[in-house]
Amino acid sequence: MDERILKLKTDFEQKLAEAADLNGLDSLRVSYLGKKGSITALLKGMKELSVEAKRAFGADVNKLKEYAAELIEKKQEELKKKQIEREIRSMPVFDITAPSACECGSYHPITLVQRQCEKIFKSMGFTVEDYSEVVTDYECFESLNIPKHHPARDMQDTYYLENGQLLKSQTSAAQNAILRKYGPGLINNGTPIRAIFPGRCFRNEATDACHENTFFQMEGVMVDKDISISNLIYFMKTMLSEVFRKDIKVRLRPGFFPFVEPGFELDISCLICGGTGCPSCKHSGWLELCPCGMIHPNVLREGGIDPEKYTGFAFGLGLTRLAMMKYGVKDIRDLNSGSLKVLSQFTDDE
Ligand code: FA5
Repeated sequence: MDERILKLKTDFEQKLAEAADLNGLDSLRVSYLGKKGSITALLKGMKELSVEAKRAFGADVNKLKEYAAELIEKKQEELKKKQIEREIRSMPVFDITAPSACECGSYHPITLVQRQCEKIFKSMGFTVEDYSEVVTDYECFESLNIPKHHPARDMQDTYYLENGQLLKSQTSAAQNAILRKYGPGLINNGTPIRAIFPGRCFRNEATDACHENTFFQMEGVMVDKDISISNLIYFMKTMLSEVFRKDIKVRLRPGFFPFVEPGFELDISCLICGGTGCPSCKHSGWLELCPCGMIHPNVLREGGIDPEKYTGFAFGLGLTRLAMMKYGVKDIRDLNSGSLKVLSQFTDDE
């Protein structure tokens, strides 16, 4: 092998042994194997050699190149391993059995009230369903008897994605899927549909003490033969008396939603001001909490259920407002504030 190649090889091996970290190793790689590196430079000096000598010299240089690249890669692995070991050694030691020095976290008041409602409805035979936050126009509006350009859409402006989907403005957006999921059981085995589906809703609207652009609702549906408004009122009353565990004033008044007929607004007397009027209830003394009604025949039909044979009720409980009333939070925006000072005060009263 040519003297120059042998010398370069020895030099390289010595420097490689000295490389103590990844940065040093990288500089070494550049200085030997880079475009202007010493091994590459050897090839440039081949011009004066005969064709045969060129072939032999070139082959030896290439061998050296491969040899150097292989050693560098090996060394790189070693150094990486050593670096990780060093980092592990320098990490603080945790005693996982030591008592915690930090305060325990707490559940968000909306989570608390949601869990409580789930427990109540589960005890009455309802299943709890999860549903996507991104839905189609069909799910959120059309399947609910709200065709395109229907004025009812004005009440629920939301955020649209470029692909035409939207952030759901109401948990009712899951109604069609739930009817389709449990409809066959109802039709074939006579098992009533009883489901609740809590979820986050989004509306492009101005915020105030009782309105947020992001809030939680909990939808509920029950479908069977002979379901009537009395069933609806029974379930609403049971839910409210279990959540508040004290007498609260409620009122039921007619309300329009294209997906129910008849439809109602269920309001509760504001528990912040005792019904005298304050910013939390827009000075009316009442808070709209849980609109509801008998599912419109078109919605049942769209969900694959024969409205001539079956009837059902649906409700859309405002969970965020329920948390406000239950825990005496005057301004709904505090619930989304992320402030631990506000949010860590609440506990489950189960
Ligand atoms: C609806 O969203 C209907 N989908 C409810 C429904 C379901 C009716 C099934 C009939 C049958 P509404 O827009 O009124 O209706 O909202 C329902 C509840 O969500 C309100 O009563 C209120 O408690 C809560 N809510 C509505 N908008 C907001 C908001 N911006 N901030 C906080 N809570 C809100």
